[in-house]
Amino acid sequence: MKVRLTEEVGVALAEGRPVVALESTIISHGMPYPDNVKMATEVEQIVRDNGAVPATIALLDGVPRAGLSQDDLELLASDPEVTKVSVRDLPYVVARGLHGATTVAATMRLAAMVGIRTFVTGGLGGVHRGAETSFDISADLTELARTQVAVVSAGVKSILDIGLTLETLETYGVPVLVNGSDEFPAFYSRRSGFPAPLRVEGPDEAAAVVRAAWDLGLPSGVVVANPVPAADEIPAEVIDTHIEQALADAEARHVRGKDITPFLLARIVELTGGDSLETNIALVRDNAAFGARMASAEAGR
Ligand code: PSU
Ligand code: MN
Repeated sequence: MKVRLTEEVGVALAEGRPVVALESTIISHGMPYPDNVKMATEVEQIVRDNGAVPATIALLDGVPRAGLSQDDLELLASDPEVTKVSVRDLPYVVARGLHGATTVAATMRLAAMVGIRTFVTGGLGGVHRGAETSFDISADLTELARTQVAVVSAGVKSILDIGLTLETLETYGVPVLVNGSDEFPAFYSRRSGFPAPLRVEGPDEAAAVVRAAWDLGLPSGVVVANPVPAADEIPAEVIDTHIEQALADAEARHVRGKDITPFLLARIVELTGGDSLETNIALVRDNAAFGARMASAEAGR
């Protein structure tokens, strides 16, 4: 099975130029229309402006793709039939010829298949609160344990159990770098109360660690956490109230499994009157610039 590349992505990979993968669940199931397609388009441009080629990853008519057209982005952003695809869903979506938006886990896997080793997103999945009874742990973590891709994010939302997520990454042997902070970031907020496992300053230092991970032959990915810019953050005290409410609403409506993350993200946008969406977009933009520079440094450009 091949991942279909656009000509631009194929040529860049063949010439060893920097390429940055982008996920599509954030488009189809992470943000409302039309902000989602606007974000996806802008982020591709930011990657270009910072010296790399963007490769948004998804499945269209069952075909895994890296590099999408504007029409493809529009479809992913607006078609309610697009399914959320984590690794376990890949074969079904391929066999049935469906459209699928890929999570961090599935995007990592498809990126690795074509040799893309830098990937930019907003937030990672992780260990859900209450996982001791629900067993709800995102496949993003198992994929990070076994696939060599560096994932740039703004950390982990406190819809998850951040401490248990970090413990799990440690168990799996996944390096967790934090850019310019002694604390691991909590997506909307720069601070989480959990110390940064490893600290770096800027994309060049991050790239050096990532390159060393590949040189060592570590089988895992690398988490690169880039805290939301201070001007765009929502203080933890403010967002946590809304997160508690969203979690209570999910519980009351018995939302489970793959639906829980999209439900919580949408509910938090409602509860914050759109403020969380603005922060989400701002941090993805910042991550795109960081990831493109990191990929450029890794490619020696
Ligand atoms: N966290 C966010 N925004 C997101 C996601 C997570 O802050 O958009 C998406 C990502 O695509 C991530 C997926 O890979 O949700 C995790 O879903 P699950 O918890 O079902 O594995
Ligand atoms: Mn889950």
